[in-house]
Amino acid sequence: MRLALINRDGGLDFLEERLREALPGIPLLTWPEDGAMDAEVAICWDPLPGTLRDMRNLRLIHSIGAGVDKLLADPTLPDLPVCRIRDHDLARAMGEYCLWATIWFQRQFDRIVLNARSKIWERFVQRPAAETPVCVLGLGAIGRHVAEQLRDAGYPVHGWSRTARDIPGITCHTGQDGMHAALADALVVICLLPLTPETHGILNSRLFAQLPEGAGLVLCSRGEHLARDDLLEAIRSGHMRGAVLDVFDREPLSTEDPLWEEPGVLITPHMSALTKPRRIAEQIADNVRRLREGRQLCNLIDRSRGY
Ligand code: NDP
Ligand code: OXD
Repeated sequence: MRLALINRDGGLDFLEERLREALPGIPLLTWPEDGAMDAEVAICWDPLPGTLRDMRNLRLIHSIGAGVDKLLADPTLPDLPVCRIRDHDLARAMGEYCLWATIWFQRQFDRIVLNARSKIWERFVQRPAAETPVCVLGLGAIGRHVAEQLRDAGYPVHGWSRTARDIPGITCHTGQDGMHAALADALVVICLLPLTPETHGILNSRLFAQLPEGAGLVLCSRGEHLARDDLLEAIRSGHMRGAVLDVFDREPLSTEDPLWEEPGVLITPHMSALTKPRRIAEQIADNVRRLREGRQLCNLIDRSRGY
């Protein structure tokens, strides 16, 4: 068995040492070095389309992240098992970020920080958590945890997923009508959907129009979920309060990008939740052992659903 780290821009060396520790004696190569294309396991983030198709010994494709959208975007991706990372600490970190971003809007820190730069002393009416409904789009490994963390902090939480969910203390919805109900009174909407053909561009003017005036957007999933011009229009017209954006269709966000300076928009550098390299390596190593021993793989994605 041989493994290969494959990313179009390299940069996966942070995993090397941990993978060698977790799988002693198993050869680990880094694409495009000699021999990498003969590996049986491809450990990837964003491989160049066509690369995995040309790996004739390949048996398993493993994402180093929770999302697999970059892998599935390759139309030549071979019909092999695709696994991803699912990590409680990652979900907890996302919960912290989303709680912070919710408080950012609820307690009006967006205005307070702006005012502080101009030495303006102004106090705003405080809206309690219990009167600040939040909508979480996506109730999977991460979204469900985020919804529960917000519920536990006292926010009324609506969640939206593809199939029906039943989560204590959270009002769960599905379908288009369900989305309307989930958004109708949400003062903060948090996107934690996977990127699929169905969810591409889902954060658009049609969705924003269903929010009450003054709502804020928190985008932690993928940049491609957002119709950016629609967001700018919703903010500039005053319909929406602003947005906290962690992900972008091109990363890093260019220094020239006007979003950096858009009033009401706060940029963070795809850091809402990071997995520890040790945890990634342990999960990949576990699946490599399962593959070798012919056992069921963990955290397999369903290619027909796209996540
Ligand atoms: P999961 O696959 O566990 O959950 C996805 C959720 O989205 C499920 O509840 C699913 O519904 C729902 N969903 C999928 N498609 C639709 C649809 N068409 N309509 C309604 N609901 C839908 O994903 P995770 O929670 O693990 O991760 C979510 C995303 O977060 C990742 O794909 C990744 O893009 C992003 N992410 C970002 C990070 C960052 O640092 N910014 C870090 C980690 C992840 P159902 O429950 O019915 O299946
Ligand atoms: C992931 C991410 O998908 O960090 O894990 O975006």
